[in-house]
Amino acid sequence: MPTTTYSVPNISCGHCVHTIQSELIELEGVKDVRASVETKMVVVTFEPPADESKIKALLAEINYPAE
Ligand SMILES: [Cu+2]
Repeated sequence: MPTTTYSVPNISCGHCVHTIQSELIELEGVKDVRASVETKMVVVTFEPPADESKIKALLAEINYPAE
């Protein structure tokens, strides 16, 4: 199953981590989401119908755009 790491500079606190994880896990096909304040990275494990463009679009939509 693909795992992709995204750099998300807007992550600034635990609330950001919670928002990102709870929103992304709702995307159909997303199996696991790990966001980190320390690294400002989001690691997403997914299968179809989720794909990289849908994940990036959702991150942008919730104001945590990936670089
Ligand atoms: Cu925050």
